[in-house]
Amino acid sequence: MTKFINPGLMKTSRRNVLRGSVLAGAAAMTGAGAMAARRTPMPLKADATSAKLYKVAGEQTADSTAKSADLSGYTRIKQELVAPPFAPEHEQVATGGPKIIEITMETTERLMVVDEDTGASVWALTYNGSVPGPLIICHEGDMIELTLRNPEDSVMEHNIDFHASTGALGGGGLTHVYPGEETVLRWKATKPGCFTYHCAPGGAMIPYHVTHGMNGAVMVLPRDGLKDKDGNPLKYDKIAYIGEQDYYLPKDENGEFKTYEVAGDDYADSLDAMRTLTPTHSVFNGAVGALTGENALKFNVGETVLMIHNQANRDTRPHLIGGHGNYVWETSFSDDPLTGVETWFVRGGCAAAAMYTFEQPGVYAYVNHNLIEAALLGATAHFIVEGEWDNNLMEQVVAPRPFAT
Ligand SMILES: [Cu+2]
Repeated sequence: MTKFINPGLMKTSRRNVLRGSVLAGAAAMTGAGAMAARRTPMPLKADATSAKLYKVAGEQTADSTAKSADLSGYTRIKQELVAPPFAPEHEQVATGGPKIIEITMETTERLMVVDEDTGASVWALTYNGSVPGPLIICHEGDMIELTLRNPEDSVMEHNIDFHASTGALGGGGLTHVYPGEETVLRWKATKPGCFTYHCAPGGAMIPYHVTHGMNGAVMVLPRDGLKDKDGNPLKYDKIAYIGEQDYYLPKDENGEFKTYEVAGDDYADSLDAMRTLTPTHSVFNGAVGALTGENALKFNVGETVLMIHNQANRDTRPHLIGGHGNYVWETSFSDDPLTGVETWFVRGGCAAAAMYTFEQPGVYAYVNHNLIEAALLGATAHFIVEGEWDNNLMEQVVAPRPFAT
């Protein structure tokens, strides 16, 4: 199937889009095979924005005359990344000097069921196989040293743009890897807060990869930990790491979700679905029900939970039904947290943190409080909390009964 994704500029098809960027797609028009070249060839034609991105990335790659980084005083440690909704082992208050934190991520392409009831599925583009990608945690002043590996059996080019980093398109310009390639990027965490990272191969491939799951979050803690507006320390017992994912899954003429044989096969159809700006699904952690029922998160009364919410593409508004955001950092950890918040805001392309200490047992629904998205599109998680009920906070004075007439 051949479609024009940039009318008047270039023709694209499954074979040339697999190259990764629109730029590579342009090169494919010259007759190069979909996977023929290991490196991105210079495009003959490209739209202005993509051309500019290509140029910046090229300059960054070519500039090897800068002074070496001063790594004296740093200690190297490895961080074992874990699948969401969990967080890697970490210190809330940093001990010792700054660290170089070594992590490894693989750009895994895998078929995922999005909704068992409808059979909706997606060839997810992932970091380490999960949607969202794993949570990375460091402290301000640390360096993240990422080995990014694209498995040989992948069909697409990937990279990574860390919103927490500075320079080279967030590292995106230095990390393009084709199947069978790896790269190592080191960047310094200079801004405390929660930040999105995502794949950004170029042009229309950027939203395509992001809306196929290729995003996640980094939390950069202040060295002395989280604090309230008066500087009092705030500690959490557990982290709930939630990635909200909007999918735009193509349907056939009968309204059934289409299935595809390999990653990238849905590209042209996906672009049509994405152009509607209307997601078919908006889910937490990759699929409808990933955090409900048997998969609900479990806490106890008295436990303090830090909810980290990532949305790489679209605004959202988390709400904990039956609870609150006692402290909410929508932006930097350097800013005073908001307090006693009912519903907080996560800007598209951001991660945010909200802290709550459970006071009552029961089932809490954690939702996107666009309730249509929560109930119809999938953006719901359940927290099951055990402990003693407190009638001082709430009591059912009269159970529902027929009233006297
Ligand atoms: Cu990618």
